[in-house]
Amino acid sequence: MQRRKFLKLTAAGTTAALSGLTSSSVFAQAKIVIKATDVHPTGYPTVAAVEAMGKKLEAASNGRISIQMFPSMQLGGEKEMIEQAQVGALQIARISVGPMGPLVPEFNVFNLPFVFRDVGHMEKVIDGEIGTDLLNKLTNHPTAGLIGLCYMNAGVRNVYNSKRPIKDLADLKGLKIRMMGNPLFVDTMNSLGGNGVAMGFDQLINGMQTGVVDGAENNEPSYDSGQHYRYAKFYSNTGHLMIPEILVYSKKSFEALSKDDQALVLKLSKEAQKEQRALWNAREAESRKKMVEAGAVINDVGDKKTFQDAVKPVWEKYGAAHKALIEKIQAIK
Ligand code: GTR
Repeated sequence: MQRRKFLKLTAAGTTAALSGLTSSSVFAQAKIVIKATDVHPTGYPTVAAVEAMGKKLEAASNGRISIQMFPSMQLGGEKEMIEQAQVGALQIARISVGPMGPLVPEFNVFNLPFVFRDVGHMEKVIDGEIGTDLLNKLTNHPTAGLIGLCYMNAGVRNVYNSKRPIKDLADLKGLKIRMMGNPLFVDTMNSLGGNGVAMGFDQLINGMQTGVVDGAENNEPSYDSGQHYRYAKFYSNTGHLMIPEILVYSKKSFEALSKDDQALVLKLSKEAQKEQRALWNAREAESRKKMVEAGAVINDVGDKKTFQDAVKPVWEKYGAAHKALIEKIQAIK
């Protein structure tokens, strides 16, 4: 892909030399194909929002800039996506804030179990000053190699497994639950009484099929679109995590864009954030319906407070360094 782009540019440069144009004016006109990727399939709210952003980019640039979407983990799991964006092998990766914690520790505050009171609270935080500050922290990180473009909604994460409904903490005992690749999440599951197993999203179905894990935890649209109900039919509303998604742009590729193109990408990504939210809300309702039709057994937990109390050690371990930020988040009404 990179090679093809190089050959195209070289051909354009040669034509420019022959026609007496300066190569810089031709390079300024060169087509830019932004490679974007997502673990989710076509039709998923995050994928649809980035595709819509691509259409707008094309319209605003008279077809000069476009987005080529690689959905469904075509370019690997989230870890691989981040690595490829870092070296400029792809430009936009739509990832969860989950795996960003080890890179930008402040993001782990969003990853703390039960940190947001409800979805409205989370939206106010990501839409406001705190959200912007954290995106800037990522962008200004000396070695992360990524630009933080915007956030997206990802609902609430609930535990699902093949053995039994989780009503109380005791029900998690002995269950191997896949968690995202960030030690905070393994600690969260362990503190709730289960056995947290760090594993890529791309390994999960295989993990459930072979019994390496008994289940996982995720929002309804991920459970539904990945057909995880086929392997883990008990879906329990533990609501332990509410982690926003994030769109990142390869810093290497971003710096190669003109200032105007950078501004356009930034502006349209903010619009994508809004569009995704509307798509998300509709999709969540749809997925809940589809899960029931597919035979998932859904239940609420007994006493949520016991779950919240159990994760206190996680707050102490990962939150202690970010007291001021946590207080700022809690103060948002
Ligand atoms: C989904 C999220 C993905 C990925 C996945 C996971 O909700 O959209 O970006 O983080 O969860 O559990 O790995």
